[in-house]
Amino acid sequence: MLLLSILSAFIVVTISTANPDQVVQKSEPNICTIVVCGPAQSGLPGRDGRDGKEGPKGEKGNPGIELFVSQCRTYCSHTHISFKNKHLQNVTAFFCLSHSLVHMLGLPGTAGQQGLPGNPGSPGPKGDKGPVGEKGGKGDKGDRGKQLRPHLYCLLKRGRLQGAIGSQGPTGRTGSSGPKGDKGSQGEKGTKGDSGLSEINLLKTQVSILERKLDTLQNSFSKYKKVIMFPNGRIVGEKVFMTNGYESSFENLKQRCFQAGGQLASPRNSAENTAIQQIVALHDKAVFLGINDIRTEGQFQYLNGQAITYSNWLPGEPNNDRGIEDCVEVFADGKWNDRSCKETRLIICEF
Ligand code: MAN
Ligand code: CA
Repeated sequence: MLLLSILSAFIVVTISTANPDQVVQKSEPNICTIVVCGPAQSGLPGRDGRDGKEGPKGEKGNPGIELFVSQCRTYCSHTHISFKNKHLQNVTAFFCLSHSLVHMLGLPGTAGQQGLPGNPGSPGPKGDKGPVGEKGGKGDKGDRGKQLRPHLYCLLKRGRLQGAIGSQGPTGRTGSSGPKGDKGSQGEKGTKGDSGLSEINLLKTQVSILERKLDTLQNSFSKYKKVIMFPNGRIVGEKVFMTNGYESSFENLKQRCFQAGGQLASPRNSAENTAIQQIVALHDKAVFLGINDIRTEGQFQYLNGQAITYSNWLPGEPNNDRGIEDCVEVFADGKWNDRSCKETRLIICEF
């Protein structure tokens, strides 16, 4: 009985790696797809998807199956198409079985379960070396998980057709980040700084130039001082003695000098006294000093009340003639005489 059933089966096998359309064009009219009779049963689960790269590219193929089905109906009138599966689009073997053989072998199963996802990609390579002192870059993205390669498992087992291969698993997870990149290398040594010596030399040159200018100014200033002081003034150290030709009593002379910002000439040494002498000589007029004994007879003092520390009295002076002489006059020889403060004398102020 089995032998008769097998012999009665009309089997056409076409093997091709091309798509179903191509198969149709090259095949004879008796090419069929899997033809079964009776209800379908669940087949075995498909295998886990393998790691692969080529999986996502699905090929169109269903139209070709439809054509095979039509052709199969022509040559296998006692059968009918019981299933179509999109995963059969690349199927390269087609069977046209007799009714009895189908009953004997059993019914083809439904498509198996979808395969498991592919394994995660391997960790990415080590990150690039970072810039100087900076943190290394993140590692490259891991390799994409491999995809399932379609396989055909259409096997006869215990009289039943097993289910088709499971669908392709999803792409594996992205690999983990690569390790941290190495620390950047130290930057290049900076260029040598300018020599400090050149800067000092530059300063020396500038100072030398300023010194020459200062000497010129000092010489000019000394000359102009002499011109300005002649014949009314004299300079002794930091003190300047000057007359404007004004003549009056002691109190008026004192006020005039004070109003000018100075005071009546009060020589503290022979040099200053000589300067006053020269002015007196040039004007040929005696002057009053800023010295008197108005407060206490016989005790001459400066305008600030301090006792005098220097004097140049004529012999026999001060004699307080007639008991009215409390001021001091200077003659052209530089000598001093006590005289009445009400007398009129040339003014000499000191500044
Ligand atoms: C003489 C001297 C002086 C005095 C005057 C006053 O020259 O006695 O001391 O001051 O006369 O005129
Ligand atoms: Ca006198």
